[in-house]
Amino acid sequence: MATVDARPGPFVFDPATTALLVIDMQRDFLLPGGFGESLGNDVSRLRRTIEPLTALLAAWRATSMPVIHTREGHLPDLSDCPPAKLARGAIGQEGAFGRILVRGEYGHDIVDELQPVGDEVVIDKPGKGAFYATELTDVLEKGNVRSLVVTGVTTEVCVHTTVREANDRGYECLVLADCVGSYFPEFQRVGLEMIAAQGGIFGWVSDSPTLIEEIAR
Ligand code: TIU
Repeated sequence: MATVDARPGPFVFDPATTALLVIDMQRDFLLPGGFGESLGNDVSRLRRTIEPLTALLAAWRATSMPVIHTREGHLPDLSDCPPAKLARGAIGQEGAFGRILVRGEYGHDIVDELQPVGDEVVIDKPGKGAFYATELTDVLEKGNVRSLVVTGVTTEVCVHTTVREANDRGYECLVLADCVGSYFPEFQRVGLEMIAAQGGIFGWVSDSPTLIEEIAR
């Protein structure tokens, strides 16, 4: 077993049953000039995760533990996009990097620095949570995964929804504060506090240098 210093207490995991989840590190959310920035957001608050995630991926890929990436997006005909989501957002409209959050478009794909390699799984999801309407449960069960190290964007939206879904399904989640990002500093802070509150109501919170030190051993 491996142990990482975390809040609210040590996170203990079995490397044989642990996967790294990299949530929605997509150009639409992260690139200057993209969809996220077009909504008035400061993308640097998300981009600060790229460097620590790059280092974490390098360390993680030296082990045999799996990496799973996710992307939020929809079919080109938007048939998998609920009308309520379509009505409130820019989904499917033409953006700087192609149709916004539409599969196959440049902006929908993962940023160059964090592109999947080899047999790493990419889960395309229509919602905020990575479990809803996806094959993620199958992938985790086939891989005998019980614990998830969770990274990506945004902290209070897709990361939180996925951690809550995972928690309800019995997975233990470690969220890395420097590898998750929000456009809103207060949501970043409170989002992380909410995960570790009440004895770890949704999971544990640590950071990538602490985890890298443990997996390098
Ligand atoms: N991936 C993710 O969090 N999707 C979002 O819609 N995030 C926002 O903050 N909007």
